[in-house]
Parts: sequence; C-alpha cells; structure tokens
Amino acid sequence: PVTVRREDYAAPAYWIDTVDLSFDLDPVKTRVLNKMRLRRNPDVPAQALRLDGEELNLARVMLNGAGCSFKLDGETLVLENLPEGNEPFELEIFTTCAPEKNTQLMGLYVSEGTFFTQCEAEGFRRITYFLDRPDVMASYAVTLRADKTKFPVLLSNGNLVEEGELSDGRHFAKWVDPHKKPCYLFALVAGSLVSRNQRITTRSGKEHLLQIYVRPGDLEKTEHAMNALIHSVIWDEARFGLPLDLERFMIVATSDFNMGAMENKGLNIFNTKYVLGSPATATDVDFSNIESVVGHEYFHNWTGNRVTCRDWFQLSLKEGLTVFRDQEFSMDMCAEPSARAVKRIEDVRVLRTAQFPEDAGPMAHAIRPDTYVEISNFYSVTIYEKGAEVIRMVQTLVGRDGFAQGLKLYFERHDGQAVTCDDFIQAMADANPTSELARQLPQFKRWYSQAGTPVVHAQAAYDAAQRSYSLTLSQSCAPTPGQIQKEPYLIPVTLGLVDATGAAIPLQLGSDSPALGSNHTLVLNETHQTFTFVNVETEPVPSILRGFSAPVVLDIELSDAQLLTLLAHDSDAFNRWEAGQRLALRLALTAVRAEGAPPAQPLSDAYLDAMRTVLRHPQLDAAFKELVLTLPSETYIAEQLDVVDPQRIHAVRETMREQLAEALHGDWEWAFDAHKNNGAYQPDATSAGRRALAGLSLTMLCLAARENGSPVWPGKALQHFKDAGNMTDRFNALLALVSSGQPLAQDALARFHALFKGDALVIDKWFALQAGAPDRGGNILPAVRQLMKHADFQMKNPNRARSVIFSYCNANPGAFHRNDAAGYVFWSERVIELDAFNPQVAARLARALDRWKKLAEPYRTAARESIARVAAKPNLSNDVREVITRSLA
Ligand code: HT7
Ligand code: ZN
Repeated sequence: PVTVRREDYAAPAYWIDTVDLSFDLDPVKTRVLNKMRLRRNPDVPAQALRLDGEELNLARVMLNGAGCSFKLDGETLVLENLPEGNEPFELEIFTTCAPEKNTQLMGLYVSEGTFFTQCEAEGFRRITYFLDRPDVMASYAVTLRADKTKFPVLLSNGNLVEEGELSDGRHFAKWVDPHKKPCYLFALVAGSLVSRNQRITTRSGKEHLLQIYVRPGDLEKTEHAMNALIHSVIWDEARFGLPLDLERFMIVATSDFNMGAMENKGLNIFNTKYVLGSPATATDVDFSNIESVVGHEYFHNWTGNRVTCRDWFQLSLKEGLTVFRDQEFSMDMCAEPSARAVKRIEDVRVLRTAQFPEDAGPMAHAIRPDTYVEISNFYSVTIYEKGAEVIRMVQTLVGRDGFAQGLKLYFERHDGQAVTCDDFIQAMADANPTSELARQLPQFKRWYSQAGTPVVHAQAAYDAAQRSYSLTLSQSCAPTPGQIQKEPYLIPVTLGLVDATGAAIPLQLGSDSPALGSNHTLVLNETHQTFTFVNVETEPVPSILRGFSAPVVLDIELSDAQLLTLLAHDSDAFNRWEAGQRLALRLALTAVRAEGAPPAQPLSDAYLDAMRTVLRHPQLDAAFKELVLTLPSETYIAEQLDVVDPQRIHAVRETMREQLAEALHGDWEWAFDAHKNNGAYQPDATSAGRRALAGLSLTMLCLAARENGSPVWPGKALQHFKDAGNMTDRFNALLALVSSGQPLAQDALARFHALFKGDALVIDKWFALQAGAPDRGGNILPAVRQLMKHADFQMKNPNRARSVIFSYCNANPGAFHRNDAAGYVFWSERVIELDAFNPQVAARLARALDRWKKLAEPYRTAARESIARVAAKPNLSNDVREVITRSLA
C-alpha cells in the first residue's frame, strides 16, 4: 500500500475543461463513452497524462478523433504522446464496467434494480478513466440510455435538456450541469422511482423545483425530508446569505449505501435511513437525523461544492464546516432556547464517546491529516465532529456576525475554486482583523495540525481578605502516533462564577478592568495562565467550559457539594448537565476501582436526591431531564480509566441503573404518567423530549420490576407497546422490555417483526435492539449468531450488517468483551468476511478494537490475537490493512 503525503501535493499536469459522458446502462455490462477536452497545465513541467482507473475494461482510446498510443501502468491509463503546447485536445475513452457485480458500492452500482453512483472520494475512477482528484473541475454533459420499462427515470446533475425514445424499448435523457465541478460530485440514477415535488420561490424571486425520489410505496414517508429541505434553503439564505443556485434540486434514496448521504451537485443520494420517516415507522431520533442530514447535504452545496477541497487532506474544510452548519441549523429550528441546549449536549456526547477515543487511539489524526493510505478511513469523527468544534471555536472567537462576515469573504475570494483549510481560516481572520483569532492565527492553526485531545487543568484559590478569586489554567496534550511533542493550543474557555445559592457573580478581571457580565470567554494560549477575578464577595463555585467552548477534557476538582450547586442552579444548561454527569462518573469510577465484587449500591443518597429533584423539577423541560437522568455510557466510563475491564464496567453501570430505578420508583411512575400520551404525533423537540422521558421512565420501571418480580409494569409496557400511536412510543416500550430482560420481551419482539416485516428500516431496528441488548450470562453472542441466520439478514446490505454486527461489536461492550474471547473471534471472522466484498464497511468494523491496548487481561491478549489473525489474512483491502496495521503498531 502507498502512503499519500500532504506535503507531496502537486498541481495537476493537465486540466479537464469539459466532459461529455454517454452511458448505455445495463446491470451486467454498462458501456461508458467519455469525451473530454483537456489542456496542459502551463504551470507544471510537461509530462505524460496519467488517468486513474479501477476495475474498468478498456475498449478504445482516441485522440482528436484518431487512434493513439497508450499504455496501462497497473490500473492507470498513461498517454505519453500528447500534443505539445497549450492548445486543448480531445480524448475519447470507451470502457465497460459491471454494476451488478459492484458490491463495494463505490462507482456505478445496482441497488434493488436501480442504478446509483457514489464517487466521493475516489469512486469516479471506477466509472471511467479520469484525473480523479478534487482540484480538477470540469463542465459535464451526460447522456443516459436504458431500457424504458425497467429504468423509466433517468437522472444526473444539473438540468434536463433533452429526452426521447430509442429503438428496442430503450430511451434516453441528456443532462447538463451549469456549474463546474470535481468528479467526486458526479452522479447518475436510473430506475423505477416516484417523486415528491415542491416548487419554491426564494428571496430573489427565483423559482426552483425540489424533488425527492423514492421507490413506489415510500412516497408518503418523504414529507418530513421535504420540509427539512425547504427549511434548509430558507435558513442558508437567511443566516448566511447563501441562495440555492440550481433550478432543480433532487434527492434520491437508496437502501444500499456505505454512509449517510452524498452531496452530488443538484442530485444528492441518500441512505433511505435519512430520508424515509413516517410517525408509524420512524422514531424521534430518526426524524431529527433526517432533518440534520438533509440540511448537511444541502449546505454542502456552498461549503464543499461551490468551494471545494484542493486535496483530500483538506476534507475537514468542507466536512467540519458543514457539520457546524447543520448543527447550527438544527439548533435554529428549535422553538425553545432549552431545546438548543439539549442539541448541544447531544452533540458533545457524540464527540466525547466517539471522537475522544479515536483521538487517543491508534487511528488518531489531526483534522487536517498529514498522511493516509486509504482516504475512506479518514471520513472520521475527528474530521467531522472535531472539525465542527474547531469551526465553533472560530465563531466563539470572532462572534456570530464576525463569522458570517468571514464566510462572506471566503466565498468572495474562493467561489469556484478548490482550496485549503488555510484559505478558510485566513478569510475568517482577515474579515475580523481585531479578533483574538487574527491576532493569534498561527497558534490557533495548531488545531488543524495536532492530533489528540488537550487536557485543561483548572485550579482555583479564593482570597477572602482580598475578595479575589484566581483561576490557574494549564494545558497539556498526550502524544499521539507520530506526534510526540505538542505545542500549546489557543483555547477559548467560557466561564461564569456562581455563589452557593446559585446566583451569578459579576465578573471583573482586575479593578481597573471593565465589568464582564456573568459569562465570559477567556483565551488560554500558554501552558500555564492565571486569571484573577476581583470583587468576589464569597467563595464561588466555578462553572468552566460553559457550552463546551472547546473540544478538551476539563480536569477540575469540584466537591460533591459544588457539583450539586451547579446541577441545581447553573444558568448554563450544558454545565448543569455536566455536573450531574461528573457526579455519576465519580460514583461509577469509585465502584469500578473498588476491591472485590462491585458494591451493591454504588449511588449515594445525595446523588439520588439530586436526580429526584431534577426529575420532579417544575421548570426544567423533559428532554433535558432525560439527558441528566441517563448515566454516562460504558464507553465514556472506560475512557476515564487506564486499564479497562469492560465486564466490570458493565456490571457497575447496570447496578447503578437498577438502583436509580428502585430508589426513584414512585418518581418514575409519576414521570411516566405525566409524560406519556402526547396526542397526535409531532416530531418537534418539546414533544420528542416528553416521549424520551416517558420512555426512560418505562425502562426504569421495568428494570425495577425485574428486581422485585412484579408483573405490573412489564404488563403495562406490553400494553403500551400494543397501543402505541407512533414508532417512538412503540419502540421505547419494546426497549423497556428487552433492556430489562423481561420474559414478555419475546412476545413483543415477535409482534414487532410481524407488524413491520417488509419495512427494511424498521426491521433494522428490530435486529439492532437484540444485538445491542444488555448481556445476561453471555446470551447476546449466541443470539447474534442466530440473528445472522434469520431469513431477513443480509450481510451485503450495509444497514442490515450494521444493525446486527456493529450493534454488537461497536455498541455493546458488555456483551462483546467476553472472558472466553468468543466476541473477538466473531469480530475477526466478520471483518474478513465483509472485506471480501465491501472494504469500507469492513474497515469501519475493524475499528471496534481500536482501544485494545487499554484492556485488562484476559481481554487484552485475546484481542491482540484476534487482530493478528486478521492481519495474517492475505489480500486484505488497503482499507482494513491500514486500520489493522496501525492498531498493532
Ligand atoms: N461527503 C459525503 C461522503 C461520503 C462518502 C465517503 C466515502 C465513501 C462513501 C461515501 N458516501 C458519502 C458525505 C457527507 O459528509 O455529506
Ligand atoms: Zn458532509
């Protein structure tokens, strides 16, 4: 495998100005005629033209209408004798490919009888020979020809300019994209589909056609996605002045897709999971995901498509920025300010449970990596979620208006270009010349080049005589692979001080300095820095890193009393939730570290009282309560430990859940009754929060019933399951029964399957719930093996494979990490099996043992042996090989 290095970037030796593609679509053998106009890049020394190709059958190459000499260097097509000088020339390449055999789902493939493409990052080379790199931008015209009965709908990027009949029952459509684009944004779809159509007029008075294409029968499940699309168009214009630049914007759903969705210009292709949603079949979480993924892909139209990446090392230029934009969009769609905070907490929870471990493991990389073997492995939580946090820090440093100004300047400078992360951040700094960002730009840029999660250590001292409060912040960052030494970061630390009654203390740094209000952002840019607040009348409780103002670990020693004060009173909802998490984490870690068997009652009375107060609180909203009352995950607890015993963590957390269930029994009963039955289903955040709290309450009540043997609540849960008017309530009732190990769960599972058989996305939930259920005596692995034998199980469908295998290996640590190593053996078998036909999905699964070096024995040795078994397999894909090699390094 070849390692690609960022520092080796060189501009392309040729430019491709126009591409005229003709497809004769046939699942077995598709013919592709690619006519390109190229010219030499005058800024680069003369050299041969080397076109990328993969799994193509080459039939013919013509230069300016005549035969020409060429050779194949591996899979690369090399043309050496091209016209000298800067005159454009025409190249015609005729190839065939086999879409039906394409199980990797990259390039042109067939899903349920429909043709789809996936070209990002390097899939276009599987369609035709090309300069498959994002800095080569061309104008595309595309003609599609196919059997009219089987493939009545023929779509590509841009505008439909011609269509008609051909002989032999075939027909054609010609599409022209008015915008230049890199080939990774090319798309075609051909199949039997129906569409929901919506005409809209945007601010400028322009008319646009929005369309969502799905299989016949799914149309009524597209209303929410269409609403999300309309809101996205309105929001991007209102918040950032970015209009829709297309007459026609299409979304097409497929059930075979490696990722969530793809932002092809004017023709987004989506995993059905992020398009289809009806109250009867989709949960609140699904509805919320549909909104954010539709937004995300739409926002790429500017951040990614109009301005794209110079090379794939710059991936976070478009992904981090677009995740930030979709997070802001989802927050702005919330009617209540408290719902914004809930969204922020959810986003941070993802970052800390998925990205922090990545940043501490063998695959750690900066948001702008320096090397890669397989770029698909770098579509990571670091590039996406940490990338978004870095953009969020930019907004914190320049302000909301300054950020909008910076984005405006970025587009003024770079519209139509392929650029770098440096170009982006420079535009932000130039638009905000007096900001801390501009003043300390080189230091801020370390966020782009350094991997790892910084730790900010906070130590405070109150001087009653001086009425001053000094806060010393110090920062460090552990070594990551290839980066031993880290330079200090520029870290915005938003904070407030709270007195014992919870009242905010006015902030002032030095007596001659201005009053700062009750919330202030300090800029930490040295290894150690002390900030002294004056006129502080009583010893305060510090509320630091409000809103999670930087992607760091905050190491601060707060007493239980201080945390309880913050939990009860902090005006910052994030830190209020965080105080509850810290209390629970402290209790969990104490129980995990204790000698001998885990304590039977790990939770303290103070903690239980505080949870009861939150649950019964008359002002707090239900969604926030649900977050506070959910214990930190097993993965998050594991990350706090140097040596991890997953079984013990699982046992401790389960005991904590049971104790919380029993101690608050009457409160859970009240909460369930007060929050169930919300009337007609609405997916808004407030109603969703009520359903979430009712669902958690029901789980707790079933859990308590397991301990006391009462059949009452399991019976009620089954009834609630049967009577449910929407999928959220139905699924939560099922979850309550399954996760508490109730015998009635089997009946409910069978009913659920019978009710929804044939609805793939719902059946995915059915599989995932069972594979992710809490382990009781090692029962989950045999259940997973059984599920793989189920008639509905399909390994080749990524959603289905994820629903069973990933739910077990990646999301169920208590069941996966077994004393007998059988979970790891299962994992290694599945990685190898998947790798034979879909390396991208296999490589994701291969990440499940990233943190094996932290495991206690016997897990550690067994895990290493399983990884070594995968490594020993000949002919592994580059994707899996890179993950496994790094893991063993
Ligand atoms: N930009 C899209 C990336 C993507 C992708 C990458 C590799 C293989 C398959 C893929 N499907 C989509 C997704 C996004 O961030 O919007
Ligand atoms: Zn994206």
